[in-house]
Amino acid sequence: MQADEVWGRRWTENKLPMARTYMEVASRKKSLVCLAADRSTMAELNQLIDDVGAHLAALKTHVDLVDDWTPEAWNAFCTKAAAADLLIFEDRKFADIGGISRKQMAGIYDIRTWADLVTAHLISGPDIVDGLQAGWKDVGRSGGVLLLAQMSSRGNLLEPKYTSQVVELGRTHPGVFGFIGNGSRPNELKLLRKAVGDGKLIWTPGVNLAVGDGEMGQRYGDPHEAVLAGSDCIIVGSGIHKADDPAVQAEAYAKASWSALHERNK
Ligand code: S5P
Repeated sequence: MQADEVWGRRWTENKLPMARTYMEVASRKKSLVCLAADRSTMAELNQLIDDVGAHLAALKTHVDLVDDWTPEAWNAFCTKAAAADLLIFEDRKFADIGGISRKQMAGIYDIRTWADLVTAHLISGPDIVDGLQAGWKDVGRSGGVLLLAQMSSRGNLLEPKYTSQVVELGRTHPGVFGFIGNGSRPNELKLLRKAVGDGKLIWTPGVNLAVGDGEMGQRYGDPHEAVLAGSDCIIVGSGIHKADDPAVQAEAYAKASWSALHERNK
């Protein structure tokens, strides 16, 4: 099935090239799953691609938590991810002013050269999006910024008024790929989708086939419900990488997300 048929208005309303790229990858892989690859060695990260890469559309990394990081090993990992048809999403949660964020896309990790997507808080104002996009432009690449509109963790300070302001600024900004919403609360997610409209994507962490409370204040909701409520990608971490059989679990998340997307379109 072609991406435009599967994604409907999300496809026609979204003009950012990286958003279209994601929708194409997800359609090819029949999966709306982004694995939160929270692993601290290169060997474990590479193993995840081997074990579950076939069931994912994207890999979410935290490059600064890898103990044995080297530029060569990271390059090889990115090449492996591309061969498995995976987008790379560096969850850096940038928050500084535009000019500094642009420089932070370079530096030792040189995120601009390998990340397709990055996260940012809008706390410093909208110039952060221009700064990050300038970072990609500096190396002749383009990417997408996901703004944190909500968070899944207990006691977070992203209150409804703040969420509305992030959505208001982000929904018309051409460099914004979409928003991070909270996958653990479908009702709140529905409201977020209403405010965002069809022009931007919503990706949701806080999703697990076993709903309830996770470690250290994390909360979980059901993947199928999250997609029905308006999520375009479920970000799953421990639900896959801590499972006894990660491949079986990854496939279950892929199927739940893909069937929910079809159900949503009916
Ligand atoms: O609100 C948020 C935003 C993010 S990006 N809550 C989150 O948990 N995340 C990320 O999603 C977090 O950094 C982690 O990598 C992942 C969730 O992992 P899990 O093991 O709880 O599924």
